[in-house]
This record gives sequence, C-alpha cells and structure tokens, in this order.
Amino acid sequence: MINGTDWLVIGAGLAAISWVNWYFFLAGRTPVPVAMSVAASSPRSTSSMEAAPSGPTEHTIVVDGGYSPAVLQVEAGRPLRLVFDRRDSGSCSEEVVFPEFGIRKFLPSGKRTVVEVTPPKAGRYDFTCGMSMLRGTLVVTD
Ligand SMILES: [Cu+2]
Repeated sequence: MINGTDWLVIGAGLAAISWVNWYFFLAGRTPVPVAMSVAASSPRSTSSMEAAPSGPTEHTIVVDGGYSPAVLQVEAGRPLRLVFDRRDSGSCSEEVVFPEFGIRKFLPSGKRTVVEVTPPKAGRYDFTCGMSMLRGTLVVTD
C-alpha cells in the first residue's frame, strides 16, 4: 500500500530525474552567449588564436652603438627568440649580458646572434653590454 511518505519519495525522485534531464540535454546544448561575445569582441584573444600559442616570439634587436629597440614588451612564460643584429664594431657592444638569466653572449660584428630566453614571470629584465654601459629592457607582462 502506498502511503504519504512513499508519494513524497516518488515525487522527489521524479523531480531529480527531470532536473538531470534538463541539466544534461537542455542546459548542455545551450551555447554560452556571454563567453562567445567576449571572445568575438576582444581583438587580443582573436590574435592569440591566430598565432601558435606555444611557439617562440621572435624579435630582432639592432646593435649599433646601442640597442634598437631598447625596450621590448613580451609575455611571461612564453619562449623568446632575440636576434641581435650587430652592425657596429666597437668593443663596447661585443657582448650582451642577461644577468637574471645567467646569459653572456659574444656578438660577432656584422652577424646575427640568437639569444633564447623564457621570462618566467612579469617584471622588468635588463640586458646590457659586457660593461653595463649599453642597456635594454624586457618588459614582461602576464
Ligand atoms: Cu659596453
């Protein structure tokens, strides 16, 4: 015989089943309009989808009595490929040093020399010549 408590259990069970059906079959199919409109309206996320997110970012830095550009905006955690294009022949610029990365590299005059670093976190990382006279900065953002 079915008493009042049984009806309560059956009712709760039916409610749970219909909620599960709604959750998986109806809610799951509904696109997320908020997230999509944000992605479509943000040029930054569009461009990051076009570029391979894991590939290194390459920058060429001309060395000619200084670094040009002297300031580079880069992303934290993303591998960087810095191509030093050395055009002068003074002894001052013959080495480039990245103190935070423990890198000291000789730059032959008239050649392109690659330095690869991955800035681990946001901040400013200087690079200098061997005597700390010429200066450049990596401005790293998240
Ligand atoms: Cu120097």
